[in-house]
Amino acid sequence: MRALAAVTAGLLAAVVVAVPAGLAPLSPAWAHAAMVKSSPANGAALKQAPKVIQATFSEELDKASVMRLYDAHQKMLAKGGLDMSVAGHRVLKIMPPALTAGSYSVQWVAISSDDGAVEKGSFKFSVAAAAMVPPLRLVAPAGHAQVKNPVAVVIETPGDISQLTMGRAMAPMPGMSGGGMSGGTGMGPRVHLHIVVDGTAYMPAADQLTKVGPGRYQYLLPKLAAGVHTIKVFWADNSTHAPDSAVESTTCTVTG
Ligand SMILES: [Cu+2]
Repeated sequence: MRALAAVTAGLLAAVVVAVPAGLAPLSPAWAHAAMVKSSPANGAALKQAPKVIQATFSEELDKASVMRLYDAHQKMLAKGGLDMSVAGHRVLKIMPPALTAGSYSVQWVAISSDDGAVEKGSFKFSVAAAAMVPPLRLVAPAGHAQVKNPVAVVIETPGDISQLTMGRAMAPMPGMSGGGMSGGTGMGPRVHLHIVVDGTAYMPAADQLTKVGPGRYQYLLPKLAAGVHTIKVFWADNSTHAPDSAVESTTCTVTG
């Protein structure tokens, strides 16, 4: 996607005059603005939807330069332009809306400030479904805490816990293989809460969690042997039971 520069004879003459005599031929000073880098990078597969989209160019751009964000159906979602806050005026910026999982393309029209040469191009990126799961934090037990049975695991999430848990009938699953599980196909949530203690995964149903504060939920573990235990929490994929989010981890000591 290239556009020819509209270089007038007059401008070209001015540039030629500006080149000091005696130097070897240089690359033309009126070279088109080329995209140097972008954020997200071209082809990036993101876990989190980007808060800002930027493209940096090789030379100063005119204010008429534009950049547009499209979804996979070529629907324009947002439009942006020159980021005047960046010195040198080489950055085009879009503040996108909250993006759901999917593929996106960004098309830019860069107009050089010195000669009005127009250059066009595009880059694309995708947002993975994992970006759609809400944050999950392991609040308790605190790291290196000394705790007694029954050990209370407290998680914090702004998400709707009833949509983020398995059904009541789901039994604790030994190990992490997930073999033989029916998964959460059909109408169930796409991910579910995993609380993993020393490699044994618990998938509590919503009614097995006690609300203990705003967005905070407690789950009481079965009796643990005295000693050190590692507890992990994450959102697990309903079909694979593998983590579909960051894994929060803590180590505590059960004293009895
Ligand atoms: Cu699971």
